[in-house]
Amino acid sequence: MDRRSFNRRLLAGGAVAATGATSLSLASAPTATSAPTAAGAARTAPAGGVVRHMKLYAEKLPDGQMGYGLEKGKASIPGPLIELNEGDTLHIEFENTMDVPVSLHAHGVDYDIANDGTKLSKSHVEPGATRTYTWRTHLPGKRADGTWRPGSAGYWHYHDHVVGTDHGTGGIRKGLYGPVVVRRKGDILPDKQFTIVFNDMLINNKPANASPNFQATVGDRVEIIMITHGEFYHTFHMHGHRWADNRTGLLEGPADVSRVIDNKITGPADSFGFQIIAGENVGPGAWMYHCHVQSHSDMGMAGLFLVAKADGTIPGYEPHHPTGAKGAAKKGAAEAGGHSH
Ligand SMILES: [Cu+2]
Repeated sequence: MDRRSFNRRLLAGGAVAATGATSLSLASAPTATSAPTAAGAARTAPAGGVVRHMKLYAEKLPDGQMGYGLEKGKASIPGPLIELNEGDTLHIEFENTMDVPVSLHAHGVDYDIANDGTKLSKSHVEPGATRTYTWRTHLPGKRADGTWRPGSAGYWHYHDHVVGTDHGTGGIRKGLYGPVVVRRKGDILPDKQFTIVFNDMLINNKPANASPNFQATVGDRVEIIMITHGEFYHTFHMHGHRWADNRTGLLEGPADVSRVIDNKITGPADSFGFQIIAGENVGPGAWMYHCHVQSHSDMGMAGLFLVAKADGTIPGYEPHHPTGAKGAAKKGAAEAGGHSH
């Protein structure tokens, strides 16, 4: 492999602990990173089966919103990215630092009724209290009756189910949501990950004129995790980049019949994800991503996927260009929703 990709692999293994980034990249711990099979080959996910532990806090943010965080005072919207491999079990010690009850309810993973994160099942957390939620995942396989049982792998998410109403409507509106990725052994691992949440008419709860921008370098393998919340349907569109409409967002070969798309309809509590090679076939630039419901994009549901050249410059991009799609490159990868490895 070349020096650059080698350095990137080192970063991929070590940056979480070093930076305290808002990402629990469980799958990317140094010991979990499989060796590349050839120069330049993509890294792949290892087998699961590991029992993991993490701490998670629910907090009120200074601006009145609410968020989940890995440390006190570090909550973000969206919350931390939680990554698992099929077969893993995760115990989450969850502390409510707020003055209202809150919970943690997951999509996609396995949890028993005592870990549902609802008031109905008395699995919420009172102000100042702590409890442990347990999520499990499983491999695909054949049931005794011969039918196929799907594995847990997928792009999923978690959210509050208590604040405001028994459905967490107030908590979700204020920012209590985050991404979950469960991988299958052999799944391709990305260089960079960004979470984009369409929540009512906002992206990641940012003001309409300040939707988040995300930055990568040409050639980076970028994973987008896309979640929708709120009252409306949206269509997620990216300029210049396409993906496969399947579990991983990647084609497995020339015989893979998955449809290749650059626009996908999405409604409340939907989630999907995909990987793209930044600038592949199209080069660097300030590529828009936006909701393609026209009135929604006109009202500000639009941001930028900034693809820089290796020297860090973005041709034709003026950070203060008056398109309404604001944004300086400084926001780029450090933006909430960006998960650095
Ligand atoms: Cu929309």
